Formats: sequence, C-alpha cells, structure tokens
Amino acid sequence: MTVKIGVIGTGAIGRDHARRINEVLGGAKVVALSDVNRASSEAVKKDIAPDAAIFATGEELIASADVDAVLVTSWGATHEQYVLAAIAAGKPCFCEKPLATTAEGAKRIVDAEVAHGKRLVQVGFMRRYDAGYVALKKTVDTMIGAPIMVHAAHRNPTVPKQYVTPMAIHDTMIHEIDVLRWLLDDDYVSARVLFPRAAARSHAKLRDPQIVILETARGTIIDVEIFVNCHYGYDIQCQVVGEDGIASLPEPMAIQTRLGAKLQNDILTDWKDRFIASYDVELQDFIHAAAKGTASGPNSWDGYVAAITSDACVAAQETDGAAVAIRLPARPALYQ
Ligand code: NAI
Ligand code: ISE
Repeated sequence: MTVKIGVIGTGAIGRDHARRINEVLGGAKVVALSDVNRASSEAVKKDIAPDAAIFATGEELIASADVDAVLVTSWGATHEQYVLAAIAAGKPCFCEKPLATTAEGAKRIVDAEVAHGKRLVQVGFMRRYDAGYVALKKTVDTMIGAPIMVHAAHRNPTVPKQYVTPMAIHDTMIHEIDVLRWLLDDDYVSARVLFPRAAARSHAKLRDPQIVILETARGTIIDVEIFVNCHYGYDIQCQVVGEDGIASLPEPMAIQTRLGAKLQNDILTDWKDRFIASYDVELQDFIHAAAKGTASGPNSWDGYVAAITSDACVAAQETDGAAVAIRLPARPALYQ
C-alpha cells in the first residue's frame, strides 16, 4: 500500500520531510500540499512533488478523500487546529514539535484522541530515533547503574532575530525535555533557570545562554545549557552519570585529520544535518503505522507532558532561580 500524504506547512522542515517521503523512504507519496504562503507549496510541487495538489487551507487538505495521512509542519501556534482536524477526520497525523504551544492546547488533543479511542498522532521528537540516543539509552538501562545526574547542552550557532527568551525553552530545549524523560524513563517534578551574563551576540529580548535545572521524580538532577548564539556550530551534548559509571552521547561521525601539526574534525552547523538519519527513521515509522490506520512513536501524551514542562521552565525564567513545581495529571489508558 502507498500511503497518500498531505503536508501542511511547506517551509524548511515541511519541504525536507516532503523530500524524504518522495525521494528517500518507502511506502508513501506526497499527494497534497498547503501553506499560507502558496508560493512555498508551489516550489515544493515543482522541485519535489510534481503530482501533488495544492490546497488553499490545511482543513481542505485534511478533508480531501485523496489524503490518507497528514504531516503538520507549519508554525507551532497553528499545530493544534490541524491536529484536531486530522483526529476528527480519523486520519493519522505526524505533528512537528511542539504538539501545541500551550499545555491547554495539547490537553485538547489528548482528550480528542482518547475520545477517538485509538492512537492517530505521532509528535516529531526525532531524537528518540537517533542511533546515538538509542545506544545511549541501552547503556544507561544496562551498564552504568541508576542515573544520578545528567549534564546536557543544546547549542545553535545562531537563531533568527525574532527568537526571544521563552523560545529557548519551547522551541529549542523541548527536544531535551522529551528525550531525557524517555532516556531516564522518569518524569519531572521541578524546574529552575539560571542566567549567566548574556553573551555579546544576544539582544535585549533574548537572554542567552541559560541553564535549566530539572529534577525528576526519582531524584535525578539534570542541567541543560541552552546557548543559541554559540557561533561555533550546532552541538548537542549529553552525559549521564550513574551509580557505577558515566555514559555519553556519541559525537556525529566526522573524518579526523592529522594535518599541518593539527589534529581536528569538522563540527556540524545545521540541525537538518545533525539529525538527518533520525528524521528518516521517524517518518518511516510514521508511514508504517499510518498504513495500518494508526500511529506509533512519541505520542500526544508525550507532547502534552513536554508542554506542561515547557510552561514550568518558562515560568522559572522569571523567578530568579527559584524552583517551579511540575505536576502531571493521571495518564490515560491509551498512553500506558
Ligand atoms: P518555517 O517558517 O521554515 O516553515 C513554516 C511554514 O509554515 C511556512 O512556510 C509558513 O508559511 C507556513 N505556515 C504558517 N502558518 C500556517 C498555517 N496556518 N497554515 C499553513 N501553513 C502555515 O519553519 P520550520 O523551521 O520549517 O518549522 C516548522 C515547524 O517545525 C515548527 O513547529 C518547528 O518547531 C518545527 N521544527 C522542528 C525541527 C526538529 O528538529 N524536529 C527542526 C525545525 C523546525
Ligand atoms: C529548531 O526548531 C529545532 O527544532 C532544532 O532542532 C533546534 O536545535 C532549534 O533550536 C530550533 O529552533
């Protein structure tokens, strides 16, 4: 079976996901495109999906009888409306992070999916599919004893001018919020945020870098440095300190040279390259599940927990280092 996919939001990642569906992965084809900027869908049609129909709105795309499953890759604030429409239509839906920009919005999606009675939503937390994180999880689960601390860093070389302080949490650190919860198989109970002096490349509305400290229910303390104007590269670090030893996320493969009295290798500069293989694997997983009319991988509950945690971290940006509690409601049976 070929799953006929409609893509809503054909900017950077929507275009890249359309490319991987049509040119890299198996079992699916992009048949429909929609973007508030029609020129962007037209460019994707021309370059990647010549047979795709262009729809004026995401809702019309979702309603089309030609569309079996939906990719939501528009701006974060628009995700909720499209995911809810896909659930109402009973169509599997892959939604880029964040599932919704508020915890209330994510809860509406959880409620709608629970009422539908079957999983339809996969959230784009691709790090769970990254070979390095998968290997790290196996090591943490089997070799280093119970985790005590995690030291992590999420560094972007640069961000657009409109990127402001809360976005460090709900646009950037949301990846750590999800992947560390998965890695430790634990939930968060509190968040604190510390600000060192702002880096010179920052601006008045962006306090950069920042350090978020999360505590888990089992007492593991996690520190995450978010530095989105680090200049030197796109760099993701994660080290888990356990009772018996330490495990670290592997560096991406890179050729090492010994040349001109220097030992060196390149550092990546773009998230698209750093997680290219993980995006392939996550979308192939989506296609397999969508062919069966369902979804797997990170679910709406994970998206909801990430939204609750993000809200607590953003609140903690305003408390001068004081802890903000994170309280989760009971998990519905659909997500056990
Ligand atoms: P982008 O700005 O390059 O593209 C977004 C597109 O959505 C634009 O073409 C815009 O015109 C369109 N759009 C906005 N509102 C719309 C609406 N109501 N209906 C239809 N189209 C609409 O942004 P980018 O970087 O592609 O990000 C899109 C989403 O993907 C964001 O939620 C972002 O957080 C997520 N993302 C995830 C990444 C990951 O590593 N998993 C990496 C980059 C982005
Ligand atoms: C972007 O939206 C992503 O998801 C990237 O993975 C992240 O590194 C970046 O900070 C975000 O803006």
